[in-house]
Amino acid sequence: MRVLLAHALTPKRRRLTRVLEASGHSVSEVGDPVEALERCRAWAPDVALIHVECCGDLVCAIKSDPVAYGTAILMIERPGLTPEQAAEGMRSGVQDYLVEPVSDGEVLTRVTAAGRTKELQLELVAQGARLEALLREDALTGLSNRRAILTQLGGMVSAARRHGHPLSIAMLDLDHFKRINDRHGHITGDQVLVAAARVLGANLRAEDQLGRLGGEEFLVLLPDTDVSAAAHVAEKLRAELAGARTKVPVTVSIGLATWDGEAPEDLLHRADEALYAAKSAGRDRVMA
Ligand code: GH3
Ligand code: MG
Ligand code: MG
Ligand code: MG
Repeated sequence: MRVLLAHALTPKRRRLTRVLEASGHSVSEVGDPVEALERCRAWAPDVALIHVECCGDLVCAIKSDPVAYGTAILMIERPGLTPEQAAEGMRSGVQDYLVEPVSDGEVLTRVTAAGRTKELQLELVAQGARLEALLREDALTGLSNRRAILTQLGGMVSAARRHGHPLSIAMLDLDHFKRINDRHGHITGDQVLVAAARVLGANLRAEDQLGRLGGEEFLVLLPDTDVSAAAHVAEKLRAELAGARTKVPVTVSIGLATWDGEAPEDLLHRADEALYAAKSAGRDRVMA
């Protein structure tokens, strides 16, 4: 574990360093709070073992620092620390206290425990982030799922409103997909869906967003894209998919809508109507 040791008294600092290093920890020593914060930022220690006389505003500084905040803080106090003072310190971010005189064994135990707690916290945060990512992801295609792409649509409409930039959307629905499932089986249907998602994604810019609305329906968000540019993109998507060598040939119908100041739901509704018109007109085409 990486341990930062902030202690103003050199002999005591040396002794603690020897004890910690003997147990395999790597230790970095500092003699004042300013240096301590700098070292926390640069070195990201697991644990900061801070003597109260070397503390200053260090706890607050570490806990409010965007880089250093993850470091667990262990405070070495003079005898006479009251439970109230300890509770106050713990509220401000101190993880645990050691009260002088401290034995070597106690230092080791507490440092190890503090480091383990910090590791667990980081694991939980990482796990939370992974879960959040899963909540946004469509399990089959790996694209944004319905919830995520609709959230992105809301954000893009707000941005378009704020900056006065154009925004277009394309709603896509694979043609006669039920037939593909019926003739080739659901597993092949799934493979075609994955392949179609890949073809669509490969033909969009980085700032465009592609999501699966559900079933064989997709939504493409095209920021900074006006009607004619959107028609060009949509026609390219249609042609690429029609020409793609998927396991089973598949075509797509596309409904386009360009934002005209309305709410996201109304924009979606217009794209949906255009899609319906494309289906009625014979499929494998783009309508606005
Ligand atoms: P249209 O050209 O009018 O869109 O015809 P369609 O058959 O594609 O339209 P419809 O909406 O009637 O049927 C969509 C079909 O897509 C129904 C279902 O069998 C299939 N489907 C929906 N989700 C999935 C999926 O996750 N995997 C597979 N393999 N098929 C799916
Ligand atoms: Mg459909
Ligand atoms: Mg349908
Ligand atoms: Mg369909």
